[in-house]
Amino acid sequence: MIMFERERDKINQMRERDGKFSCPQQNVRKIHTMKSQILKSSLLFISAAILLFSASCKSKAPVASANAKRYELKGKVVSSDKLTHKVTIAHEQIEGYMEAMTMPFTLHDDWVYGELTPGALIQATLVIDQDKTWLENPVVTKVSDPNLASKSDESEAAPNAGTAIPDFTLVNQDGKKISFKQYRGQPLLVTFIYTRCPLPDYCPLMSRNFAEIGRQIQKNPEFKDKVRLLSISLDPEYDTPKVLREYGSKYLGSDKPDFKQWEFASGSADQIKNVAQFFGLKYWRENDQIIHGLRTAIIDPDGKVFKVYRGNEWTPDQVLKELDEVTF
Ligand SMILES: [Cu+2]
Repeated sequence: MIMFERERDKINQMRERDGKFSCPQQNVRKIHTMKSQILKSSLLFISAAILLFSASCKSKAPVASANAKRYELKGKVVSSDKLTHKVTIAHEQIEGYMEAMTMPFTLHDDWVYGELTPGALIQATLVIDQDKTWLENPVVTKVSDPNLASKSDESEAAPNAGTAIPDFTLVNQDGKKISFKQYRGQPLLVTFIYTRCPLPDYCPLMSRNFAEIGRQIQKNPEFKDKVRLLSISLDPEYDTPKVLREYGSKYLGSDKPDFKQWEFASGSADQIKNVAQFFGLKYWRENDQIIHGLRTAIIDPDGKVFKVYRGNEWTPDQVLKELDEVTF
């Protein structure tokens, strides 16, 4: 670990000395292998640093506001998905912020994904900025752990547009059995969440977006009473109908929440797994956490997949536009 710091310091010093290394994204990064003796060869080291700085300028990371908080994070890569810019990390305790746990993080730097094999060690800065979180300045040490390899591939395909959705059955927030067939004739927007999700830009964001879509639909006579929303829990053991009802009420923001338009589903572990699998969503339990990807899908009135969003970058406006196309 001391090696990392030494390298960082060295790059920092170099950057200060030489203005041409400065980059608007200010990121200092170094991929590092323990075997590497590059440090000893200053010439090689400088050329590696130039390469890294040019790579860092291409980062799509958001610009943090002045109120952003930063924490140092250290951990082991469990899985990664370059397409959605997510890396799941089993991290050590983050001083002053959270306990040691395994959870997904957003990492925008494309170049680093080649290094994020399961078991690799990662150090990075966790940025918390209002309702967004992401990692910056990743430093990766490659160590492969074959035991984790099977869990690593989150990038498998979602169902193609036009695929008919099987008639899955689940249980809603009122403890009533629901089946996908009953939504025929109406467009259905589906997403996956779990109520204890600690990441503001994961499940809470999905639910905020759904709440916003719900409000917009109510205002629009073309959509009103036509479009249905369904949030499926990935943690059915904890997220019983009662828990989901409370959770949903919070987002529906009313004393007498009306779940006619937006329902929340639990079910048996197998029922949930079947639906998640259909959408190409991987998830598993790690203590009290559910490690999961994201899938949000529009199902057309014929019960066929119209569109699947894989990450958290979609907006309520985008979805409303797509819904417009499938609403009669
Ligand atoms: Cu979540």
